[in-house]
Order: sequence, then C-alpha cells, then structure tokens
Amino acid sequence: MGEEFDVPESHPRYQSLLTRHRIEAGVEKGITSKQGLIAEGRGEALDYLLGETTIPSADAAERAAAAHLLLADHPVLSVNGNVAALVPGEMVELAAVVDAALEVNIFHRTEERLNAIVEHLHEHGATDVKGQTADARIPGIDHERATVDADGIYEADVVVVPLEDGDRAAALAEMGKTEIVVDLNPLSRSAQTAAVPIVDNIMRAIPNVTDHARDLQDAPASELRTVVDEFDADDALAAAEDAIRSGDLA
Ligand code: PTJ
Repeated sequence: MGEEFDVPESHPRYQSLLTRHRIEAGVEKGITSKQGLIAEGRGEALDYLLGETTIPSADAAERAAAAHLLLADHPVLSVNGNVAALVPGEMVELAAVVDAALEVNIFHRTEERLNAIVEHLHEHGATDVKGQTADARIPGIDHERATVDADGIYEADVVVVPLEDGDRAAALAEMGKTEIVVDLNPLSRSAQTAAVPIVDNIMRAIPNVTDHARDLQDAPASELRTVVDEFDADDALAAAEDAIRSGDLA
C-alpha cells in the first residue's frame, strides 16, 4: 500500500491526495469500511478550513497526550479501519515509544475486517495486537464497538481513540479512563468528552505525539504532570473552533 502512489511530493495537494489514496487502498484491502470514505471526506473539509496545519493548541494537546501516555500504567492505542489505512506504521511506532498496547476496535465489526486490520498492523511491524480475544464489554453501549479485550482497553487507564463516534468516548470516560481523542471536528461528542482533544489530521497528529514522547521520555514524572496540568481542553477546543470558523488561511 502506498508504493503505487506516484504523485510527486512537490504537488501542492500531495498530502491530501496521499490521504485519499491510502483510504481508497484501505477499502480495496478490506481494512477500511465504505463509511470510512465518508468520514474522511468530512475530515478533509475541516482540515482545509484549519489550513491543513497543526495549530498551536493542537501541538499543546499532542504534547499533553505524550505526557499522559508516558505517565500511564496501562496505555492502549485503539485502531479502527481509517486509522489502520492512514497511519499503520506511525501507530506501531508510537506504541513502541510509550510502551502502549495496540487494540483493533471497529464500529462496523466483522471478523474478516478485524483480522485484516490485525494482519495489516503486523505487516507494519506490530508484534502483539489485541482485539481478537473480545472477552469483555464496555458497559453502557449496545453496539459492536463495546466489544474489547479484558487485558486491553477494558483494563487501560489511558486510551487513545482516534476518529471515533461519540458513544464509546462517553462510555470510556464514564469508566474513569483518561481519553485522548484525535478528531478534526472540535464539536464532535468524542472531542467534547476527551481529557485531551487533538483537533488535527491524524496524519500529522500521531507522528507529532511520538516526537513529543521522545522529547519527554527522560523527564521526571513531576515535569510530565506539569505538562498534563497546564493543558486546558476547553481552551484547545475553543481555539480550534475559532481557527475553523474564522477561516483565516493566511
Ligand atoms: O472502521 P470502523 O468500522 O470503526 O469505522 C470508522 C469510522 C471513521 C467510519 C467511524 O468511526 C465513523 O463513522 O466515524 P464518524 O462518526 O464519521 O467520526 C469520524 C470523525 O473523524 C469525524 O468527526 C471526522 O471529521 C474525523 N476525521 C476524519 N478523517 C480524519 C478525522 N480526524 C482526524 N484526521 C483525519 N484524517
């Protein structure tokens, strides 16, 4: 995947075309749902208004996310069909740097697609991917996304839930977990529920969380806690909404 993408990097729409290509290839490979194409379209429109850049409040969220992950006892990164298509290697790398587990959790759940995503992550260097045991349920949700691994998301203290619908985000928060959400829509229920809402394209967000984690890796816990405490979720959401609404693309 990706190798047959032959648009030159100098093309002004390179990143956007690469993203579309990855999602399309994900659908062809059976890892991304057709609904995932629609979700990507919505994300793209918001990213365009954001200037297709990591705004300062998103960078602060990405640093706070890195600090949370480094402080966690049992961090888990949740992977769905869009995340697997867009940033498989980047998720594997982040998991390695912060010592987190990867767990596949999909809304439009079929065993076939679940297994294809696990396999895809293995192809990108993952050694242990959770999600196939499916021996626990998140209370308060009655669709398939409630199904998780008992030793994965169910046990986690910090969970990264990118490109998610709001139901599970609220239910995970209800379970007392610290949630880090990546979502280009600052008004989505997931972003509104998160301890750390990252309003940024996942293609930029995950590598930047990893960079911050590398930078903070040897910092004492007190410094990590300061990074966490200084981040204000409401301010970050307001800054993102303002950037999108003002549409100042300068
Ligand atoms: O693989 P599955 O079955 O778990 O399904 C995954 C999708 C994404 C289809 C499912 O979770 C879904 O329908 O999600 P929603 O409700 O459309 O929410 C997805 C959110 O992610 C929307 O608010 C989009 O704006 C946002 N989004 C889309 N692409 C990106 C994004 N955010 C960050 N980066 C993107 N590239």
